[in-house]
Amino acid sequence: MNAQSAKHGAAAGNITPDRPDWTIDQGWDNYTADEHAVWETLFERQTKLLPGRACDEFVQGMQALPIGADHIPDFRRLSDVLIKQTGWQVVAVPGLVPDEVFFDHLAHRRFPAGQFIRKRDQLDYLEEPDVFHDVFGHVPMLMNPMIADYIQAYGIGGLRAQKLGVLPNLARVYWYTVEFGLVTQAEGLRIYGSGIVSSYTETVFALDDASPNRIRFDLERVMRTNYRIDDFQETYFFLHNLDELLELGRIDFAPLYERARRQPDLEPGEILPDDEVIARGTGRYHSARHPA
Ligand code: HBI
Ligand code: FE
Repeated sequence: MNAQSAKHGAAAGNITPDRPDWTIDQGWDNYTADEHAVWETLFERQTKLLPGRACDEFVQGMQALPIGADHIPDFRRLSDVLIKQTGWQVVAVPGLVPDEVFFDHLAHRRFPAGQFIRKRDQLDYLEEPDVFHDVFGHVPMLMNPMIADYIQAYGIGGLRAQKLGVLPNLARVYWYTVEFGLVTQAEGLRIYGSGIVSSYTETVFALDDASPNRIRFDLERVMRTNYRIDDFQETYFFLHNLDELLELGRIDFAPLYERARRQPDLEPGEILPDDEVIARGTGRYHSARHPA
């Protein structure tokens, strides 16, 4: 399970923010030995699992950052490296923050990362994005200039989409790329989506399982495609190259929102006649959380 379950419209818990931008101090010195140990467990598991599954850009980003097994990373150290590479920094938040706060941070190249870490009995199930989902899953991708530009464009686009009342369409594009995107490499299909790469179970499911569809990313089609927030995805969309995100970040979505509005939404598992499909899923879910 990934950290997206409470993603949607979740009131950011019932937390009242210390500051209007909902940032808090990470308070790195206050993490307990057990919290660092939970990080170590999650980190070791993923690091063993990801070779041959995570895309090259993720591996390169991870290698260039002060992220290791033995403790929860210090956001100041991460920002020191990130700021030089792509102008991003990592700021601590208590959990989900309101959409406009989230978009404003992204629009200014500040990545809001959960300050807390999940409990040992929540290793595979998470209500809100914690430090492992955000720092292990998202931060290495922010070291890649194309992704860094794309996520800033998403923040700018999100503020605009809210005003246009089309946020759900844009949120789907983010969901099926930044969170659950796949990309083809010479060696085969690889993961770049942070929701997958930070999830032990979904890392295997997204690439190897016969249940989901795997379809070529198409912007207008994805804009119409609903998704599940409480379980594995029924469809994963793949890019041929992360360069495509650069192009995505430059497109004016307004006319596409218009067209999407005039067409029906698509169910997560649906396949369209002109979809480029490399895996037609059986739709049979091993995950106990997915109704048969
Ligand atoms: N807040 N901290 C945090 N992290 C998120 O990923 C996040 C959020 N608030 C809103 C949100 N995501 C989504 O609803 C938007 O991407 C649409
Ligand atoms: Fe995320």
